[in-house]
Amino acid sequence: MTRALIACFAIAASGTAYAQTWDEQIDGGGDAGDFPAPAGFQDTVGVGPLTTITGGIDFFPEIAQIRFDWVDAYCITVTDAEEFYATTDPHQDPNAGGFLDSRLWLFDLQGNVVMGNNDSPTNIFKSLLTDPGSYPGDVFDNPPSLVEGQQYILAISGFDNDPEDAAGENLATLGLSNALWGPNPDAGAFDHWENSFLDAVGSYTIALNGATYSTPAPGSLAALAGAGLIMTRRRRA
Ligand SMILES: [Ca+2]
Ligand SMILES: [Ca+2]
Ligand SMILES: [Ca+2]
Ligand SMILES: [Ca+2]
Repeated sequence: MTRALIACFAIAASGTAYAQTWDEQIDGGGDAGDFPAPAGFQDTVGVGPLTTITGGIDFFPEIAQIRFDWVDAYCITVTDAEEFYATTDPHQDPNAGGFLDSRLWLFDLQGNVVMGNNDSPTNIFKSLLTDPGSYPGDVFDNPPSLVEGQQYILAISGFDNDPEDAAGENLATLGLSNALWGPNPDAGAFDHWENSFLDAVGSYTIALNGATYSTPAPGSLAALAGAGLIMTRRRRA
C-alpha cells in the first residue's frame, strides 16, 4: 500500500466512519452499569480521540418507587495525562453540560478510587477531573498522576452519591466542593455506592480531552496502528 493511500484511509476513518463520541443508549445499548459491580461499566469502542460521553442518571418516574440508576461507568484510555480532562462544566468545555448536578470519579480497573470531584472551580453544580498537576483549583489527598496509555473507569453520579467502604466511609471525602480529591486515607476497599433515593438525576454530556476509547473498533486503522504498521508509515510521511 502506498503512503498516499494509507493517508487517504486515515482521513476517511477519522472524518466520516467514526464520530468521536459515545452515547450510553445508542452505542452502549442501555443503562451503563455502576462499577465495580460485575459487568458494571460500558467498554467504549471506537477510533481516535473520545471527545464526549452522553447519557443520563434516570429516575424512571413510571416506576417511582423503584430506582435503579444512580451511577454510570465507562472504561476509557488516557492518552495525554497533562492535557486530560473529563468535565460536565460548559465553562471548561462548551460541549459539556446537561441537567445533572454531577459528581465525577476516576477508578483504576481494580476498583481503587484515583480521584473525585463534586464541582468545578467555575461551576457550582458541574464537575471537572484533570491530572492533579493541571487542576485549576485546590487538590487534596494526593491523587496520583495519570498514566498515559492506561485504562481507567470514568464514573458519573448524581449529587451527593459517593462510593463507600463496608463501614460507610467515603472513598474520597470531597470535603471542599470545588477541589480535586484523591483517595481518603481513612477508607478501606470499595464496597458499595451510597445510593440515596434523592440523589440528583438528569442528563449529562461529559466532554473529554486527552482520552481515547477503551477498545479499538474491530478491523479499524487504530487496530492496525496498534500493530505498528500505520503509525510508522505516517511518521515518515
Ligand atoms: Ca444511566
Ligand atoms: Ca447506571
Ligand atoms: Ca456537583
Ligand atoms: Ca454522600
